[in-house]
Amino acid sequence: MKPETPRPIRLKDYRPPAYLVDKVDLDVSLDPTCTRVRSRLSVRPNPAASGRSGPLRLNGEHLELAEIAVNRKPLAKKDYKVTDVELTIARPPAKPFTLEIVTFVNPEGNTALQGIYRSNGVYCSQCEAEGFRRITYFPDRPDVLATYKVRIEADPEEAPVLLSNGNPVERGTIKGGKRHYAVWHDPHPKPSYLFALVGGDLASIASTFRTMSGRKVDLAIYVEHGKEDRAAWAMDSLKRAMRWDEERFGREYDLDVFNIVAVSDFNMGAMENKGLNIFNDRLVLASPETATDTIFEHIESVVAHEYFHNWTGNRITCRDWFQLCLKEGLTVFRDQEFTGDERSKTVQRIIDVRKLKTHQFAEDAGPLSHPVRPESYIEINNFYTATVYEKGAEVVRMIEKLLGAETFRKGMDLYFARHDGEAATVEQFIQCFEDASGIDLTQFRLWYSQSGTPELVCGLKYDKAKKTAELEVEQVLPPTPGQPNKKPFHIPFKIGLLGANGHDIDLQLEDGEEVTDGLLSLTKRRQTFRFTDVPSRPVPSLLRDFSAPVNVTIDLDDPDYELLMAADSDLFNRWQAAATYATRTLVEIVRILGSGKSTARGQRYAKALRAAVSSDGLDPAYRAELLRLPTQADVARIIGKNVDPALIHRAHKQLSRLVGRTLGDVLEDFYKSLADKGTFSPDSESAGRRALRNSALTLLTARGGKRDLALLSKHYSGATCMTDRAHALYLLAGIGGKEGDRALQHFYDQWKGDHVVIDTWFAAQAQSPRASTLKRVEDLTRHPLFSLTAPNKVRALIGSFAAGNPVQFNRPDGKGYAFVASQVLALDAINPQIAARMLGTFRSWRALESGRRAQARKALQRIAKTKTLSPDVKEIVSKMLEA
Ligand code: 0A1
Ligand code: ZN
Repeated sequence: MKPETPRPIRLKDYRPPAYLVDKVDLDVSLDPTCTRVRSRLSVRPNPAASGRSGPLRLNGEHLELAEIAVNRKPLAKKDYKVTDVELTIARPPAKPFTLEIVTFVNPEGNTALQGIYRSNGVYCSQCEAEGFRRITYFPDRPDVLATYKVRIEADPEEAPVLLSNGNPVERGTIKGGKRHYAVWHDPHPKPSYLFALVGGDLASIASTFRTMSGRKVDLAIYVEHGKEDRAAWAMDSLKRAMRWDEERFGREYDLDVFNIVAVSDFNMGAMENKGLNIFNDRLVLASPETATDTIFEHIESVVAHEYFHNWTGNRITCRDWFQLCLKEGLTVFRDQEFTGDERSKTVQRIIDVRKLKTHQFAEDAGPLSHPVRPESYIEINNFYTATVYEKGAEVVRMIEKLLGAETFRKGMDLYFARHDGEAATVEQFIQCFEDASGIDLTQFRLWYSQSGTPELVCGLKYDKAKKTAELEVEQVLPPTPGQPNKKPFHIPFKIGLLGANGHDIDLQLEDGEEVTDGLLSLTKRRQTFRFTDVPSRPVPSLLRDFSAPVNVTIDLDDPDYELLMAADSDLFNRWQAAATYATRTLVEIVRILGSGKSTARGQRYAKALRAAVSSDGLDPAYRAELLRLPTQADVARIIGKNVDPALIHRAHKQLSRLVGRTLGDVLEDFYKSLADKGTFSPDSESAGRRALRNSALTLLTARGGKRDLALLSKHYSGATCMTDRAHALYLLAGIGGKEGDRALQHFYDQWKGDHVVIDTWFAAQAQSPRASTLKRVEDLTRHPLFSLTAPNKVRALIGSFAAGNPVQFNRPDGKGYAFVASQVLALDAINPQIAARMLGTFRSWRALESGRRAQARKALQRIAKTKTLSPDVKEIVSKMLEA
């Protein structure tokens, strides 16, 4: 923990580094508690830095300094100064010099999981964003690019496998076989955050890939012994991703080897270290018995994401951490495109938009709202957010929409050609698209600096006599922290107008201009588009394909939604209409229940859903999405203030039951006809069938009848894959009773020996809306398989409770908040990054009704008052409590 009060880092204070490092020679001797790191750096003053070079400042934290020498001459104590966070050499040579430093670190004691640590006995590293400074003293910033040569030494029994970035150079045995070593060389200059090493007793699977220019690349995935079979899907995904990047973006891999290592303790999902990706093992290991289709899909997209970083992130990296979206938004965009091409474009879009709204829209509506490119931070780890990642991807997608796919690709090619090997900025990225297209993106740049979700308030007027339709659009830009007033955005707004028969009407603007692909360009606060030759009152289909990350409001009637659900030619919007219709029905039910009355509302929506889901020609995966009702969190977000999660829960249950009843025969038919025949396959078609069957089951069991419960129990016990089993487990745990207990016990007995699968058992209990859940979750924190030092366990139990159980986390007595606050405080002493993430689950607290709001505030204030907070938690809690 850094003792002094941390000061914010600001984008406007960016200065080029005073010194550059061209070469890094590392020699790491692994030991559980006393790992020695010998570093030799080739340093030179940066010609691009202003004025004299002055002192050399190196970042370093949690290090024990043993030796330091400049040009082979040890430095005297007076020649340098060491604090908790840096080492300064006041007068380094004015010409290029070598700097040698020896430090010691303690992997075993490293519970923050940054720098070098041990996970399940395996030595591994995590350097993004600022972990390298926990390995050695270094200018630990992304604009210092160096080539690395790394020698790793270890006990051959403890760590027979020794890996680092780049290509393998040499290996051998020393000290009569007591130690062995491996040398790796990475010829591509990289920032320190992409450094990685691994040492451990691991099994592996291997394969090869032939690149488009004919080079052979050796691929390997390292996992725990005995889990080799479970790495096959990740390997398959990797090869498909490598091919896709060649075909779609012309990007070829650039080393002789590509290694992936799965470790069990990891703060995030995975990390794109050059040539040596390190993964959270839950995103590598999958077999039909152990992983759900969602996990298979997740593995495919994260393997692709990390691989795609090789070009967007590694070869072109970020100048500073404010540019994080430059690599993350762009790489998420690329992995979404990949999944869309591999699976279904429409279903992928639905899944991505759902995720964006759940996480990013909620973030943007609360105290943690920040621009895609933030202007200041205290702890950069707090900015690996849905806004930087998911909204960052939407911003790239909007550029593609505005330019068209072909010109967008030209802009990407230009970006790769112009900035390969550099640490770039968002401005430079945008410039490439302006240069490739001739389109002025000045106003568009606001998407990077203005936070908050724009709302497009729309109105449609039809003139029967003139046969014209007028679409009025107003950009309403809500104030966000630090940004009370905003300028209008440049927004690609894709629309259609449906005639009475449900067909698209040709879009013809008043001035004779034809609208290609339904794409309107919004640039002003208020704009009116007048369409001519409109034969009858049209129903607008707005924001097709979700062409911009905005909310749309328009006054439509129930029959309008029914038409859109039945006939919109844009399948994304057909789904969107169903989701909006369901949400507004739920909001209405909540309002009525809140006034103490009862209601049977929802019939119309249920009938429309029945028709929509029964339409011809739809994929099972798409039908499954139609049947997935908006979540309680979605409803809370739309209600926006004075939220009562208990009422929303009741309304949700009630509508689910109604839908289950109204669609009963259709759902039963899906359930019966779609059962898996033959052997399991993770492909998207088979997964789609399982998804539809499970969506149907959810609604059938919502009816709550005896037969339904029996069907659910049978679904659990007869499951032949984890997709079905886990789905039934979540439902059963939610219902409780004998059946629920029996399933949980069975699942526990079967999987208690598997640290990945057992997380489903923790999560299913944590998400149960039953009143006894908090007590159960508290007990589970003392379960022998639970540990606060394992981020996956924390996410499965505490994260699932706080983020996946709105009704119990938001108990009116405040005990849910108090529990999570205590866990945050306990975690903060172990792993501040994870503690700060858990604290983030309070992000919507201000939208709660007053009683719960007061309880949540109390919990947050207790955290804020604690003296020994990490900068991570301190930054989040102060933002949460800021007026
Ligand atoms: N760059 C990674 C995410 C990542 C960020 C920070 C980490 O530190 C613990 C780890 C991973 C990605 O986008 O996948
Ligand atoms: Zn990434």
